[in-house]
Amino acid sequence: MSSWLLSSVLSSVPPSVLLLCVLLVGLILVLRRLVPGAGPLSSPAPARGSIPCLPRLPVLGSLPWLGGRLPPHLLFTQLAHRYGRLFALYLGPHYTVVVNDHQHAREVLLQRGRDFAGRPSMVTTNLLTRGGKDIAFSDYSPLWKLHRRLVHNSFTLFGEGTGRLQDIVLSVVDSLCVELLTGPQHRGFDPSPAVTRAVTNVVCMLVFSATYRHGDAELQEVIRYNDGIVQTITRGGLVDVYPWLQVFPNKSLSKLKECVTVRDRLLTRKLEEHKASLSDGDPRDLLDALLKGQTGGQRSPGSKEEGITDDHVLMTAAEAFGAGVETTSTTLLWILAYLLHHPEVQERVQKELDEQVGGERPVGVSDRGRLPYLDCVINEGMRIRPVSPVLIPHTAMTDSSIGGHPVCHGTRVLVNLWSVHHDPQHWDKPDLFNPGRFLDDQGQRVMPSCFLPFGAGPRVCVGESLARLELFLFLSSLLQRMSFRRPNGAPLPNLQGQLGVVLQPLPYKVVVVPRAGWESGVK
Ligand code: STR
Repeated sequence: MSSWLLSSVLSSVPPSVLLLCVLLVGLILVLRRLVPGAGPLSSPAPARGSIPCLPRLPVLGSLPWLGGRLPPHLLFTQLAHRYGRLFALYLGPHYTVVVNDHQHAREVLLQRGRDFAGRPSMVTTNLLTRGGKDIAFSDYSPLWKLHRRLVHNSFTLFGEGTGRLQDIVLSVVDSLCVELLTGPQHRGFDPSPAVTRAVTNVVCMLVFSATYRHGDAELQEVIRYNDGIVQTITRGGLVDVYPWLQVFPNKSLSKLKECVTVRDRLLTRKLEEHKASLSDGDPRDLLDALLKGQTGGQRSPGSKEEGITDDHVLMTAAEAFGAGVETTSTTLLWILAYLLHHPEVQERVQKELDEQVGGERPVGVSDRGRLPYLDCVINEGMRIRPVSPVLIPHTAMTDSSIGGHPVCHGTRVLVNLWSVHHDPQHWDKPDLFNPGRFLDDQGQRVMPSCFLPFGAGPRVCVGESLARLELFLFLSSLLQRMSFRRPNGAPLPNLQGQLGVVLQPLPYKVVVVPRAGWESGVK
């Protein structure tokens, strides 16, 4: 369970369910005495010499000690003050180690990355991914590695050096700019719908070459089901701790199934269309690249393994979608929110743009090297408000160790990226938005080792370079053409954030002022 799933476990456990749990504790304890060999109550027990652990009750685990007020990343940061930066707890029956500092995070993700590259099986994500036929949530296996390599290679066909992503973003940015510049400027407006629509459009083009006009019915459908998945998955977390809760009617879970069905119907149609029109030439989009790679003969003769099936292709497309839209649009909205708080940062980015690119031509990938400060602004946005403040859970695939403490096979490990990114020992004034911290004395970019916005190691985000490029292209084009301001008399954006499927800013309003020569948004 990722932060979003965790938060729903912590904050929205209905009293009736808690009561039910307590009754079940008794029942299970009785049954365990009566039925010989009735499975272990809790998955792998902590090894001896082990990590400080929160108290726990049978079945409920440490949940009663977690309170219900704080989102997981803040709760864990607080618990780390009490129990130490490496501590453990029981999420229901699951023994879970929580890592809060960058040395241990790097050990789990990088040095012992292979040991901890597993993923737990969860009800909601299994529903979302047809039982783990995706990249993010699927457990580690040779097939997963093959699948991931295929996705990675397919992504490189569209990323840096190909100009494809640049063409797509630049075509979408034009209409985004027009839309923003025609918003109700005197009262201000929420930039979120326009930004999300633009990012969705980019992903649609990348994945299946669909180009949508404003208000297109299919685009609306995509946005609607995606929204449905986001809303319901955030509420469905309890079944991930107690899968047996599935036997009870669960509104969120049924709505999730409904949205997944709509999603799969649309994507299956796209897949069939692509199969029918697949040619020997260059792949047109991600679906083409995956289909070509799928038949690329990875299946070794005589092996029983099924290889990369149509289901895998479908789930990859679906995930590219969910991951590509939620994360990128949220990061953009965080950065805009911080720019309203720090007009001096916005001015410095624009000065850099004016000096290095000017206002006559669009900013392109090749300008990236000349715009270090903009890169720092993007990094600082991802540091101070990581979209995934607790990374997707890892599991130990063998007996291993963290910080010298033994950790058993099957243990779940949560990396609290939030506390890594806000550690006062490594970041000066961690709560201050200061892009300059990513520049050294000579004005060169630096990448501190405690900056891990995409995770690291075998499970590092497969879309990292695509994401960075997209953020760069969106922000550079927007800030070249317009300035973002707070509407007169409106409050500055709230920077606390709310945890949905990712950590999002609360809605806020902006006013957009065109820069010289860009009054109509396009040239
Ligand atoms: C968002 C909603 C959706 O339609 C599909 C997905 C699947 C991939 C998820 C994505 C979600 C939320 C953000 C995730 C992403 C995989 C990696 C990314 C969790 C649930 C992060 O780790 C931030």
